[in-house]
Amino acid sequence: MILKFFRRKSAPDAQLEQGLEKTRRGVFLEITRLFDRGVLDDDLYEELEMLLIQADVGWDVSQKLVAELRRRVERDRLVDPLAAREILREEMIQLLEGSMRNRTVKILQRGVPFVIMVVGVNGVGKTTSIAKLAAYHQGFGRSVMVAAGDTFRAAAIDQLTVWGERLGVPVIAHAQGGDPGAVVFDAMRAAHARNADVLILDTAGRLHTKHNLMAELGKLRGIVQKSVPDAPQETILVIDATTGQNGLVQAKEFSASVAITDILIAKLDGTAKGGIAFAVAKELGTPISYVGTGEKATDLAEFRPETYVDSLFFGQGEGF
Ligand SMILES: Nc1nc2c(ncn2[C@@H]2O[C@H](COP(=O)(O)OP(=O)(O)OP(=O)(O)O)[C@@H](O)[C@H]2O)c(=O)[nH]1
Ligand SMILES: [Mg+2]
Repeated sequence: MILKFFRRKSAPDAQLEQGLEKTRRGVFLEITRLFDRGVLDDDLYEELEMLLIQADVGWDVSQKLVAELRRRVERDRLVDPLAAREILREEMIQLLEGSMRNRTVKILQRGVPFVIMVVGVNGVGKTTSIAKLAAYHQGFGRSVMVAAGDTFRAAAIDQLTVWGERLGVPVIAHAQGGDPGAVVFDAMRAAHARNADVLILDTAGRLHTKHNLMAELGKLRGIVQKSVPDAPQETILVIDATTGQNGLVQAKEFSASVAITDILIAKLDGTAKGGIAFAVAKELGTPISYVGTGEKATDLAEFRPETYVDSLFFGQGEGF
């Protein structure tokens, strides 16, 4: 059994492993078996490419990964499948790290709210992810506030209020149908008045094809910047892992309208399409900072390329 020999190098992250369980069982176990067959031939490369596409790594990116693997195997005249798998691991990590280099350095300053604006298509997991991000920052001892910038649906305001009560986080909200700009304006003022370290802004789900709604995000940004010029320090685009390549299309469209600084891939636990991270990293170059791995406030993992790749190959307690 190959797992005896192929060792895990990064420290395991239980959250991430839970989130990638379906992708690992669905596809990466098959990839492990491929290399376990013992020969590096055309069939292996072909099947590997198919499996990567199945995990939603994307046609283009899968092809590039396999071509690079093949090039290195042939260049170094490798015959050991384990060595080849090690190269695949390296290539996958490198691909993800490419986009991580575009991460902006974020500094939390005392007395200046660190503003996080969360955007994305309807139902991708924005509000739930906000609860997770609130809990994440609370974990560092930061005071957090959230604002219900989604005034479109009454349920959206209630949903955020419930999370706020659960987490002990103040929620700034207006009545349904109100102006999201006014909510953001009030939230900025409240964050200053209460000395909040972090303010997270929820926004209504919007289709990337609706230009007026996309322009509204720019306006909300402007309101934030009147109060803190270099805010929002983080503009997070949430994409739903279960939608696979469609998430990539959304990400491209959103990036064209608003300056996205970070990506959060939600619902990773609900899909075997965990390969979408590779497509996003390669095609967009925007750093993936977080992944959502369930419906609870604690179901959030920081994205680390090495841990991510190792969690695709190894389940809990494996690889040591
Ligand atoms: N399994 C799983 N479910 C999630 C995750 N994140 C969100 N959800 C679920 O996805 C559904 C939609 O989540 P919301 O947070 O309401 O999504 P939204 O983007 O705010 O939706 P709109 O405001 O309507 O645009 C809810 O049932 C969440 O519990 C996740 O990481 N894993
Ligand atoms: Mg919402």
